Amino acid sequence: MMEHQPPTGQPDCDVVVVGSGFAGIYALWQARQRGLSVRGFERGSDVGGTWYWNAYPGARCDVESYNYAYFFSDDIVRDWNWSDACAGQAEIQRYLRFVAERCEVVKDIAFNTQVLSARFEEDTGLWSIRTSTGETVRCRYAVLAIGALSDPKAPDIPGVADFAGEAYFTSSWPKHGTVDLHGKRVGVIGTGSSGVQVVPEIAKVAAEVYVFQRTANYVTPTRAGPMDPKLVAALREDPQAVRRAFRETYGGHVPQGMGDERFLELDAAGRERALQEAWDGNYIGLAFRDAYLPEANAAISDFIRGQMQAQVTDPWTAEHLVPWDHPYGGKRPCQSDVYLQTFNQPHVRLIALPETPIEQIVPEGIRTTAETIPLDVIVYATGFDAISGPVFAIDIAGIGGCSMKDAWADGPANYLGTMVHGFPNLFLPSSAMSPSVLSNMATLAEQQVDFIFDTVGWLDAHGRPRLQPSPASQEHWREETLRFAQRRPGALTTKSWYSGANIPGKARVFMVYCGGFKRYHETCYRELENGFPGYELMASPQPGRGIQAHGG
Ligand code: NA7
Repeated sequence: MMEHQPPTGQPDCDVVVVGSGFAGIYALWQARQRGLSVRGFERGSDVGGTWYWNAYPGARCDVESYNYAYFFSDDIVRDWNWSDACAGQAEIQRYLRFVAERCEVVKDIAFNTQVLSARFEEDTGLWSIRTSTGETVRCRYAVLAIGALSDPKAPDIPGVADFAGEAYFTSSWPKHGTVDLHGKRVGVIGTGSSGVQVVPEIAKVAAEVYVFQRTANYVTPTRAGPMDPKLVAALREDPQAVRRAFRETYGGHVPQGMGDERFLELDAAGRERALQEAWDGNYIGLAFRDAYLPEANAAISDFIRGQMQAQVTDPWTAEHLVPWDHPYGGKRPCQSDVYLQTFNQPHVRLIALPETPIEQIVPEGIRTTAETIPLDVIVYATGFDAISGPVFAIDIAGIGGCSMKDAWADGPANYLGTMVHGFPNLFLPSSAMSPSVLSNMATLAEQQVDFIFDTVGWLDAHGRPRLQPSPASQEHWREETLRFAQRRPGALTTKSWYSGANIPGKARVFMVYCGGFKRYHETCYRELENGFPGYELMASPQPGRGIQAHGG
């Protein structure tokens, strides 16, 4: 254990990276590549981030393995074989371990170590990082690669602690098959992606399954299945061309299918035909080239509702499994080939909470306004305090001791999704106001880490000043984020974790930049190419002089 040293102006290392998911592993590698000394901290016992923690049965990526992977290394693209076009959790976690080993960054990571606080020292210009193992490390640059969905939401239901049976969270599912649900009565609370994926797996073994649904979600088929050798060969031929091409797209990936006609140019029969083709081709969300228009989105939403209902035998259940309250894409849609059909099994029952809300969790099970349902196990698939939650889980203090919680009291504010005014040389990949969860997170991780380390390289080449965005840039970015959210059907009218609406009392700010990956990428690099006009550069501290701020 290292005792905290008095400020000397000397860092323990150049960079600290917190987290070892997609962004963290790549950040460690980038630091090493650039000759920087680096320390990594990870609260889990292995790498993987999201794919380490969410080890529940059925967990699977809904972005195809052709896209949801690193492309920075030709060797990695060529040497790793995905077994499925939408890989499952265990395989993605193995992949991340493979990459971390190949990049030789595992040795840089302290596992089972949570970062508790990060404090900016104004006299030295360093960040002081304190960990759960009592260590304090001082660095010049801090990269919090802590993910957007890594802080589980505490269940806001009375009586949670009273339940006498077993309880599990999908977001921290016990590993190595230690959970045995055979013959048990299981209640699942939550029907987002996690609930939709775990319910069919539980139904395979449990005696009775009760699904407590507050809001129904869109469920369309997955694109899981065997990899296409031709597509794999194409990726391997020139991975760097693929990498560049991803950054030219809206979503940071090349969709496997999309309609080539415009909704507004088709008559009713043409629209119906295009929708059916899109459903059959498994690209219903992109059935039209102008699928983002409200009228096109409404047609897509209605079409999916009809397809969903057709898969469920019982009319009441079918009606209630369909989302009538929000348009497709208003909140994160789910994918499953088996979820809806699971409700056709006699031992699986839907509990529609808007009609019969949960009153309380009691020792023997769950009591709704209509009945008490006896249970042996409760599974919480109740989601996350998304995007700002993981940031608030660390006690972060910037210039003047200002805490991030105060800086973000009215919701996250930053510039280009990575840096916050008042917190110089602190970088937040995968966080608020970036394309994050509305893009391919693997592509985003590489892009943001590249941008961060290109920024670090620029700073090192310019006398190592402290860099922070200007308040005006943050305001501009807030307006940009809102402007693009207004164009996305349902984004501002649907209660979702995109805007903090799933957490009682959380500030309501739409936290995802919907301007598209290409525009985002170009805006980032325009800053760098022009010497950071949207930022403030502060000279390195000198003895007897304060830090002086000036425009970039
Ligand atoms: P989500 O998508 O936030 O889903 C959480 C679910 O839990 C959702 O159906 C919630 O209903 C439900 N929930 C939360 N609290 C309660 C209470 N108190 N009572 C009843 N139901 C509740 O999280 P996931 O883990 O499924 O998915 C997260 C992301 O991972 C996903 O979007 C993909 O990007 C991958 P609500 O909708 O709030 O009415």
